[in-house]
Amino acid sequence: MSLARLLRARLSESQICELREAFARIVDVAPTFRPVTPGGSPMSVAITNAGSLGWTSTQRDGYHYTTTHPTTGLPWPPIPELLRELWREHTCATIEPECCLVNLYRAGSKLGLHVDRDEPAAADVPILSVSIGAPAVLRVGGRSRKSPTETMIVRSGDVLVFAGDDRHVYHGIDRALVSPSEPVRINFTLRRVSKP
Ligand code: MD6
Ligand code: FE
Repeated sequence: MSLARLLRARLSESQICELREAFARIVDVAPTFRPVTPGGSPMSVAITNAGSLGWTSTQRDGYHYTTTHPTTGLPWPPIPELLRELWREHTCATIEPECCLVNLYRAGSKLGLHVDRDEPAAADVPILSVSIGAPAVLRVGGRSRKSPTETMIVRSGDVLVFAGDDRHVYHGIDRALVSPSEPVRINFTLRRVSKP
């Protein structure tokens, strides 16, 4: 992963606070839930979404996008304006993001090595990832599952852009480094899903 794609400490403390408040507003309307993988096990990460489309998974339908929350049946809330601004600045100003996946990590949560490939109609549009709260161990590999991987610590206020060749690399979260003062990690991942 090229370091140019990792924008360290991109957010100020006040922007991090703004995102904590935005998270609280999102979960008010769209509570977090633990999707079930196609294999039948609940993910250890709790998720919710903002935007016109939300990513989810069920054993029956596998990984997919929906316009509504699985239990409330309500549309997902809007993507926070600060995240939209970061998208315009660091990805593409002319294409709107449709999905803001919100991942919530507590002690013991992890996300296995994967490629974001549930957006075939927008596979060339970059992905923007913004993290706040506890740091986490991010594992990044290459375009093949067998490519060697390396780890790096992603901290509160860091922004990652997966663009070009990096859009399709394997990545995952080995663990969140939670502590009594930072008991959770929140990650916002913005994506385009339908053809731009
Ligand atoms: C996370 N992020 O940081 C999980 N995917 O909690 C991702 O899975 C991810 O950070 C695509 C692009 C950037 C990411
Ligand atoms: Fe991902």
